[in-house]
Amino acid sequence: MLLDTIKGVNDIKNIDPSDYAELAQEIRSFLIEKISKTGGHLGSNLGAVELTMALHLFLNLPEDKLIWDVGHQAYTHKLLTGRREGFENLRKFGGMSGFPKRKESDCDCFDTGHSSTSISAGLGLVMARDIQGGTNTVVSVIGDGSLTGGMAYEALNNAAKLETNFIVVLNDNNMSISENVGGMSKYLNNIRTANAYLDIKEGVYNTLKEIPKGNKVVEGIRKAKSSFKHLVVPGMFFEDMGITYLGPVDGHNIPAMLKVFQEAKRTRNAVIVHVITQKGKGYSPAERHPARFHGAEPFDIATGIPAKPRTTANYTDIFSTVMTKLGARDEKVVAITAAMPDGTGLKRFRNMYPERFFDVGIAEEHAVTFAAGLAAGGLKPVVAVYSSFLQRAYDQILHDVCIQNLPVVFAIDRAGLVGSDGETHQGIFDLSYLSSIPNMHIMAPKNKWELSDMMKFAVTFGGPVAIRYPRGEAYGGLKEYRAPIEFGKAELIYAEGEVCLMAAGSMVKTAVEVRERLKNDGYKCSIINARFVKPIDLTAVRWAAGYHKLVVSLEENVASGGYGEKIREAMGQMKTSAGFLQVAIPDEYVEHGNVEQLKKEIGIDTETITERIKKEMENLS
Ligand SMILES: Cc1ncc(C[n+]2csc(CCOP(=O)(O)OP(=O)(O)O)c2C)c(N)n1
Repeated sequence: MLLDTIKGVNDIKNIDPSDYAELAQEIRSFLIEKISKTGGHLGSNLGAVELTMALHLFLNLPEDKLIWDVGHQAYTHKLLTGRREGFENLRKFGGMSGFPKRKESDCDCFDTGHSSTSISAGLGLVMARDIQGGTNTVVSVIGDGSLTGGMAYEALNNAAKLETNFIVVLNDNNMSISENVGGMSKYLNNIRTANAYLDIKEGVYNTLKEIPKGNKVVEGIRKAKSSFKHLVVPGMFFEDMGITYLGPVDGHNIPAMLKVFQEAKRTRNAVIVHVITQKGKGYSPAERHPARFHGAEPFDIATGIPAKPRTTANYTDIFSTVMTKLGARDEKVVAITAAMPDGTGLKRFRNMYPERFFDVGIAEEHAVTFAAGLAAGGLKPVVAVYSSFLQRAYDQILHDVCIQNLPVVFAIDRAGLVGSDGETHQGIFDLSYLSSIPNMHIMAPKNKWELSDMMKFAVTFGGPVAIRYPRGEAYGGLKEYRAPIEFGKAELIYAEGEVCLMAAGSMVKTAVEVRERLKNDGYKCSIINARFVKPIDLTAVRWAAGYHKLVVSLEENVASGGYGEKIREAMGQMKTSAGFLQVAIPDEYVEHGNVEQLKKEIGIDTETITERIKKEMENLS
């Protein structure tokens, strides 16, 4: 096996060029085999095998710097930098991350996970190089999907004035997670179809360069603002900004890419190399279903079917269903996603009400201000978004939605621990970052029926509302507790005395389990379902503090700025002798791993919570 000879960085340079195709084949088989067991980002990685090989042949890592946008496509990079063993425990607790990590390898020069950051980071590395007199090459690799994110353009705008080399590789597979959207996607598609790898620009330039004074003509064409230039120069958009455009080049043809990379290295400015790849290449289920194999659960290699088919509904399914109902009931309800129609469950709404559905690309900031505009125009927008991705729209929530008190509903999926994607994706800050914004109201459902009820409440509320719910199976317990949602009111589930568990959202299920254990150990235990994290229900806090020895807050959010802090503060202002215990995620980043295991590690699992409560009760008596 050729792959066996690759034990560390730059070993690929010992491979004979005639063996590149075979090595690519071996890498693909390896990735399919491993990801079929661990799960992971298959499609993007299969598409980037030759591109990564070419970059490793071209660059001299770790001196040169290679930044992967999002970072989900860096598996071949990990393989070529001596991390083959890591794939046994890919994305598992204590195992190798599914994203680039500086602490994992000196060949990972910048941590990523969220999209559209690579050009900014690369530009920073370029300036750091120049200021310190370095000579290394810096390459940022960004996908066409990630090029829909505004930050990429802010970076390009900044990079356009460069008078030093900076290479941006645009890995264009014509897909985001789902179909890519918008004007840039259309523009790239035009280049792709017009050229079909037949690099007209290069051909014309090369011919011109061979004739006397041809170089001057080439310069003239570069500077010309004429339709002739449009004819010979694809990528005019970039060229007009001052960024050299090279390509398109076949991203599965290593010699062709190497040639263009060498040309790119000669420029004394920012240069975009447009590389065309196919998502899922070499594995037909992934080629046929790119969205499904973007982030795959373990699957059967022969059929591509998930190893453990899902049998229970998750919160995304519940949201998906309620959105179709809300859409039918009220024509003013519109839905917005930032490139996640599948992940957020909005696909069904899109199919039923295409004119009221908006996929804005990977552009969370724009999605929020766009929703504010829709609301100002009289509609009822629902922004469906993952908790960690909404982080980047903080100012838009504050400045565009909440100051104007506009009726925008935020359906925040993946709130809480998400598991194997790790620290960049954990949705553990939303209660904190939303709580500090005046006019924002925050709810969290205890079970699947409550998510439905909260969504119905939210679209008629008339101001900004966020509903946060976790990844995974929707809790089907406590079905009989379905009192109507009242603004700012918590729900009393069990009233017994001694210990009072005040739980937000997903932690109500945990509270039920903790109560069982406490009761077995002879304690009386009440449970309050918070429903509202902002505003908190002060009457409920007063009751909890007045009739119990110990009040315990439970939330799947960091301690700082979350639900528990509010309870603590409220209790501090009441005359009460009751003790208080805050169960929350410590103020730290939480790594990748199975959610149950992570909960244990950070002490918010049923067993640890029960023990902590018992200890606290002993201290109080
Ligand atoms: C800010 C942000 N929003 C959403 C995502 C989820 N996400 C991960 S990859 C991806 C699509 C990226 O498409 P592209 O850059 O073309 O890469 P490809 O997977 O096609 O190789 C999305 C939307 C993210 N990582 N970051």
